[in-house]
Amino acid sequence: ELHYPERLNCAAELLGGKPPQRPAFRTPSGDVWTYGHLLARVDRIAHVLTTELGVVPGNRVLLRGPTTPWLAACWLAVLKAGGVAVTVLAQQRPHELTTMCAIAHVTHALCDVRSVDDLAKAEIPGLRITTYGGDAPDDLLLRITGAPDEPFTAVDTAADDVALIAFTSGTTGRPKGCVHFHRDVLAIADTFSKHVLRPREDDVFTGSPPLGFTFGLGGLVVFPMRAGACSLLLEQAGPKQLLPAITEHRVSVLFTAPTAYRAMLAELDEHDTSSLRRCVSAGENLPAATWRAWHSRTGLRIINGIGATELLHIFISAADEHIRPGTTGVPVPGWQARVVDAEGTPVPDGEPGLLAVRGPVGCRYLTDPRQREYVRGGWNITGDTYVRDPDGYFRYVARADDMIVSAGYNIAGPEVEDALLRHPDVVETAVVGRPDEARGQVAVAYAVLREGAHRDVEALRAFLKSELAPYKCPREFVFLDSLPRTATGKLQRFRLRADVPP
Ligand code: 3SK
Repeated sequence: ELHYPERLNCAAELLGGKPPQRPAFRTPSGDVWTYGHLLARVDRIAHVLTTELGVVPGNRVLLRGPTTPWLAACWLAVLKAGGVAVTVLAQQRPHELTTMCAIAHVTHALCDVRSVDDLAKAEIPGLRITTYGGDAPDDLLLRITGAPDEPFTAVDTAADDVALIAFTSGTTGRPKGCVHFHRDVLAIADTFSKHVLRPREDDVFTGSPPLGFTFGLGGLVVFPMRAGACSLLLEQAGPKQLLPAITEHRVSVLFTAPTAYRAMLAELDEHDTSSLRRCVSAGENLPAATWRAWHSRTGLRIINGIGATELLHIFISAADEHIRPGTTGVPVPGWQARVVDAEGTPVPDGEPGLLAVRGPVGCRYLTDPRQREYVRGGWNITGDTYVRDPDGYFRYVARADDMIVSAGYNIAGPEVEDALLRHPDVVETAVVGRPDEARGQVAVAYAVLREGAHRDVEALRAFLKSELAPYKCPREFVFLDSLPRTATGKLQRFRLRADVPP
C-alpha cells in the first residue's frame, strides 16, 4: 500500500531534491532544461500566477498547447501555486473548450500562443487568458523575466486536495471531467512506473501522447521527473518524427500507441534504435501480431498496458519475462482486478465479462451521472470486456459495446483485427458490427493498406479463413486511407458503425 504524508504538493515533490545540473527536458531543436532551470522557471511562473494573475489556491487553470517544456513548467507552476490544472488538447475546438471550461469552472488559462485562436473563440465568461511563447508585452514569458528570482514556497496542499482535472471524451463524444488528487499524481509513478517500467536516472524518455492526455502527462513528465530522468518533448510526434528522434537523442524509454509501433516497423531499418530499452504501448489494445513483429525486428518486448483517464494511468501490465503477447498482463502492484458480470459478480476464469479494478486512484467525475455506471460497489468498471486466464493474466476481448453478435455468434472485433494485421498488406484495421435484418449484426472490416497494395477483397477473405473460424470473417470489406480517431488516437468505432468514416 502507498502512504503519503497528509500534507503533500505533488509538484514540489517532483521538483524537489533533484541535482540541478541534470537534464530534465530536451527539445528536438537542442534546448536542454536542467532540473535547476526547470525549478527556477516554475517558481517564476508561480510568482506571476499568484501576484499578477490573481490565481488563488483551488482556482482551475486551463493549460493548452503543443508538447513543450513550457507547457510542462506551467503545469507544475499551477500545482505548486495550489491551483488545479485543467489539461486539454491543443486540437480541441471552441465548442469543446466551452463545454469543458463550464464543467470544470475554469477561471484562468495559460495557453501557447499558437493554440490561442480557438480558445479565444470559446464562450467562457470571465476567463482570463494568458499566452506564452509570443511577443506581446503581456506574454507570460516576458512577465516572468520581471518576476522575483527567488524560490516560490509551494502552497501547503493536502494529499487529497484536487490537483488535476483531466477530460475524457471516451470514444463516443460527451466529455467527462475526471478529478485527481495530489497523491494520485505520485501514485501512478509509484505503481506502474516504479514496478513495471523501472526507470533509471540516465533514461531519456520520449513518446507521442500529448500532455493533455494523462497517458502522456504520466509517461513524459511525471514518470521521468519522479526518477530524476530526462524527457525529450516532441511537438510533432508521429511515427515519422519518433524514429529520427530516438536515434538522435539516444532515447531509451518510448511511450506510444499500437498503431505507431506498427507504422514504425516499415521504416525501422533506416534508423538506429539500439538505445531503446523500454517500449510502452497503451491507449488501445496491442495486437499480438504487432508485439511479435516489433520483437522480431528489435529484440524488445513491448510493455502493454491498459489505463484510463478516470484512473489516471496504467493499472494492468507486465514487465520483462512476465510479458505475454496477446495479453495485457496482471494487475500492477497496488491494484486489484477481476472480471464480473452485469451484476458485479465475478465470472469464472476463461469466461468473458466486464473488467473491474480498484487501487490507489479512483474515478471521480465532476457532476456527471455516469459516475454511478463507472463505480459500482467500490470497483471501477472500465467498459472493457476481458477474460482472466487461469494463470491470472488478463486478456482483452473488446470494449464492452464492441462485441458483434451475428446470427447468434459472438465475434470480438479485436480478434479479427489481430488476424487481419497478420496479413502483410494491412497497416490498420477496425472490425465493427453493422445492423442487419437477417443476422442482427454483420461484421464489417475497415482496412488501411500498405502504400501500393492491391485492394483484393477475395485475397483478404481467403487469408482470414485460414486464420479464423469462418463465422468470424467479415461480410464486407471497406478500404480507407485512414481510420477515424479521437484527438488522443483512440479509434472511433461508433463512426464506422454509423458508416461515417474520416
Ligand atoms: O486512456 C487510456 O487508454 C490510457 C492509457 C494509459 C494511460 C492513461 C490512459 C488515459
